[in-house]
Amino acid sequence: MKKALITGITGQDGSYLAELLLEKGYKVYGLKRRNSTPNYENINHLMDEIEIISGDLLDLPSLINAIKISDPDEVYNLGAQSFVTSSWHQSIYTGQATGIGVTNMLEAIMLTKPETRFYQASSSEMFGKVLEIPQKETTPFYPRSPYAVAKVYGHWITVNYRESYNLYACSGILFNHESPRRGIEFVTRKVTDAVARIKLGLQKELHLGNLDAKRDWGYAGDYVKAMWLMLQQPKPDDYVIATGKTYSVKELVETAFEYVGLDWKTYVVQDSKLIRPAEVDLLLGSPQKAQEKLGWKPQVSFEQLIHMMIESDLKKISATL
Ligand code: NAP
Ligand code: F7E
Repeated sequence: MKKALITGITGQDGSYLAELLLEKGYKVYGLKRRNSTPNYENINHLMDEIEIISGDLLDLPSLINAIKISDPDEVYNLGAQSFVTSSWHQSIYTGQATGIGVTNMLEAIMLTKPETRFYQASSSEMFGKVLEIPQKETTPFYPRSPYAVAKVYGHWITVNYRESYNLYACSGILFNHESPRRGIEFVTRKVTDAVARIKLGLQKELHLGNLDAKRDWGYAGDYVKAMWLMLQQPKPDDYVIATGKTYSVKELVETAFEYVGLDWKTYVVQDSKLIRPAEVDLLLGSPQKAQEKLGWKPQVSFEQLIHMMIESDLKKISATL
């Protein structure tokens, strides 16, 4: 039986990846830091099947301990301070958790079980003020937030440990991916939650920032399959994971309101407080290498994704009424 350790198991991707690995017959361990209010919402349904190990990406001994307990064949490093806006408010912490945390995990592997295969959750945010359209594995980075700068560090330290120590380490440069388990602060979920509340008569307005920003949005359930595929190849490498289509925040809003038969212009208020100090205007990824080398293709379209999220939010909110 293969064993995997997932950091960030309580997050959106951690929960989908745990489901996928369990389906494939893995023994799954999840690293979980202590929170004053426990947040097991995404993994409650898996708690009988997975083993939780206490630890924090900032605490090297806890990572060494996690490797010793889990004795993993594969480590998926999904833990991070992942919200771009918060990275301006907590820039040092973001650098530590999202950047240095990667080195901590790599060191824990080097010190304890260097034959472990390692996956790093890199991000399309590294392309920032894009230098090429579409963005691919060879496109230079131009990060536009403390989060993105930390991810660039995490990306290169992963490449560096692969080249320095011959570690089997891969970096997946994933474009935005969403689901009903997406954190409420991210724009897709903020919109689908608000649309459901407005439809149910519980909310009147939706405040948003930049409506012109464009993103390449896919479904998290599809993207975790690419993470697993990367660690099954004969040689470690880095891959862009994207749909190859881009939509503006305005198109997202139109799609979402239209689904419930409402006109978005009646409800959306543009709020300057939600504009970022530096914006990433356009992300559009090329999944060509992932298609050719991993045989990976996204299955869920943008419209299907937004409809799935609205249905889930309508159900969740209705259940509380
Ligand atoms: P998420 O829902 O925000 O989950 C982040 C996870 O990291 C949570 O489980 C969180 O635990 C954990 N974490 C935070 N700080 C930690 C620390 N110091 N030590 C240990 N764990 C810590 O993020 P996601 O959307 O699933 O994304 C997964 C990873 O992919 C992240 O690294 C993210 O930056 C990256 N990424 C995401 C996307 C995307 O579109 N979703 C795209 C590219 C890359 P708590 O529950 O304790 O907070
Ligand atoms: O913003 C605009 C905002 O916060 C998307 C993370 O998973 O994906 C995510 O980062 C766009 C931006 O995601 C609001 O200005 C307008 O242009 O949903 P988001 P993100 O910043 O792209 C990448 C790939 C990651 O790696 C990150 O971890 O939407 N926008 N109005 C808004 N965004 C938010 N959150 N809230 C608004 O009200």
